[in-house]
Formats: sequence, structure tokens, C-alpha cells
Amino acid sequence: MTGETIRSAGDGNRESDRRILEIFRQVHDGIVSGETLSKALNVSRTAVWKHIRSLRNLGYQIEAVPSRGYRLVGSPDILTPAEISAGLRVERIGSHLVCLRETESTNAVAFRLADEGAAEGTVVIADSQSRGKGRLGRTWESPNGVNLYGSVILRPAIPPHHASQLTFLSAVAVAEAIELTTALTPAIKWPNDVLVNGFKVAGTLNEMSAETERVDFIILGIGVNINMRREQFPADLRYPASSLAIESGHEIQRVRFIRSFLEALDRLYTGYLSSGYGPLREAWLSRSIVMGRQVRVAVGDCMVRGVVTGIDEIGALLLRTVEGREERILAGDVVVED
Ligand code: BT5
Repeated sequence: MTGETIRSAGDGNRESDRRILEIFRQVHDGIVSGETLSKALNVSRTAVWKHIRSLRNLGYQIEAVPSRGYRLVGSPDILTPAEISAGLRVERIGSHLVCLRETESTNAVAFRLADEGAAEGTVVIADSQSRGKGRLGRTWESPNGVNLYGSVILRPAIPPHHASQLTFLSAVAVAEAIELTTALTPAIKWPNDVLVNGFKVAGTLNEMSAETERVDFIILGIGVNINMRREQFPADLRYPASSLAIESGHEIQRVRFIRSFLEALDRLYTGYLSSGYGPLREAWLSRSIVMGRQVRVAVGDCMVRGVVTGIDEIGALLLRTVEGREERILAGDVVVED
């Protein structure tokens, strides 16, 4: 892949590094002898030592325990398939993980992989994006090493006009992950911004490839400001923005957040496939900050004002205007006025 660096040799993605980390995580008292590792990997003790050294260079804290072996005492917050998949409990989402150091846009990579036949549940994650995409041709700020930039490939057997229902998956999954990993209370603004204390901390961008009758694949693109610092936000953002670290007052382990997010997404998507849109819609509504509120929505060049009365079966926003007209909004930017 041009312009992209896939985590590979020496990056913790290498099969033997992954195996060593797996073995460390399986043992009870955390100590693994050099001999166990050399047998499991079928390599010499010297080769084991080299692997331990390369893992240390990546930031893993591995102690040598005299006459017993090695103990893993700390892992770095690096985004590798080995780190993210350790202990990940999922059925579909994250079955295949692609971690990139840098790319233009994870959505673009995922779209290309899906076009080439990548399986449902494939997740593309990057440490930074050079041309992160927002909605309607906007840009998503994607500084290195602090946030989540991810794209998930889904292949649901649904007609294209139901695809907008899946817009809600990512925002609800981000909100659940925030609830599980921080003491913060997230709120969702239609369609899919996640806010904390009124500041936007996450945005999502879905893209689809479909034929007339059926969806070929959907890409869920998710950007979450996890540890982004105040000085990393440009002054001219569209909405007041922040990060989970700024709002909570401390750094958050990205790997832990991402695992939590993938598990939430997996639960919600499995629920959608078995029980339909209803439970997902309820989960969205319970965190929505727009229900019953007076809002204005920019739809192209027009401005529509009204009170939000609900969302319909495909996720469109329902408004009652001051003149008493019912409006149904499929896409637009919402501003809460009251
Ligand atoms: C969104 O667009 O909120 C969708 C963002 C989706 C980003 C993810 S990252 C992984 C995947 N790969 C991609 O290439 N994209 C997805 P929208 O509602 O249009 O908001 C974009 C606007 O928010 C911009 O015009 C800025 O004003 C502002 N903005 C840009 N970067 C931001 C950030 N990191 N945090 C908060 N606001 C930001």
C-alpha cells in the first residue's frame, strides 16, 4: 500500500512477538522461562533473548527474573494487532485488524480492502491520517499517536435504503466505550456526533457500496479524540471540540478504549442482525441531546427550525416547525437553540 506503513517486523506485529506476548498473558504468575519460550517458538534461547530485546525496544517492560525467566510488567500504548486483540471478546468486529502508522484516510483504505473482498469485521486503524475526512468534503484533524482513527467493514444483508440505520451503530458504540472506560457522560447529537460536556469528542463518517437491491459493504469511519491536547486543536473548528483526556483530566490508554469500542460495536451489530433496528434506535435515543429540543438544521442552503419529535425507521430526524409543519431531515448539521 503506497504511502502507508503497516505494522510489521519489529513493530510488535511479527508472529513470534505476538506469540510471546500471548504466552505472557496466559501464565498465572506472569513468569515464563526462556526454555518455555524457546520450545513454544521453536527457536534457540539466543533468539528468544533477541525477541525480548526487540519487545523492550517497542516499550514493553519485561523484567528478567533470576533463574526463573521473564515477566511482562507493562505494555506500551501502541496500536498493533497483538495489543488490541489481547483479550478482545468479539464475534465479528475486529476478527481481522490492520494497524497503520500513517495513512491518508482509514476510510479510503477500508473501502479499497472491502472492494478487494476483505471480510466483514475487518478493522483498519491508523496512528495518524494525512487527509482525514469529515462529512460533506470536510477535513478531520488527525494528529499522530493520540486518538482513534478507525474504519470497520460491514457486509449486512440489507437493502440500501436501510443502510442509514447503521449510522447510529458507531455513535452508540463510542458512547458506550466512553461510559465503560471513563467517568464521563457522553451525549449524542443527530446524526452521529458524540459530545462530552457540550464539546464534540468524536465524529463518524459512513460510506457505502451498493447495488439496487442489496448492500455490498458499508464502511463505518470513526474518529475519537482520546488524548488530543488543547494546543492540537485548530482555532477555527466548526463545533466546540475537546478530547476525553481534557474532559476527564487524565490520559486514557488508547488500546483499552479501542478494545472497549470494538466490543461495544460487536454487541450492537450482532443485536441489530438478530433483533433489527429497534434496540439500536432506543440506545441512540436514550443518549440523544436533541429529543424535544428546539433546533436549527442547515440543509444545503436552507435553514429549517423546529422542535425535534423523534427519528424515523431509517434514522431521519423528525421536526415540528413553528408553523406546525412536520419536516423530515435526512442529512444536515444540527444546532440546539434552547
Ligand atoms: C465528522 O464530520 O464528524 C466525521 C469525522 C470522521 C473521522 C473519521 S477518522 C477515521 C475515518 N477516516 C476518515 O478519513 N474519516 C473517518 P463533520 O461532522 O463534517 O465534522 C468535520 C468538522 O469538524 C470539520 O470541518 C472541523 O471543523 C471539525 N473537526 C475537524 N477535526 C476535528 C476533530 N479532531 N475533533 C473535533 N472537531 C473536528
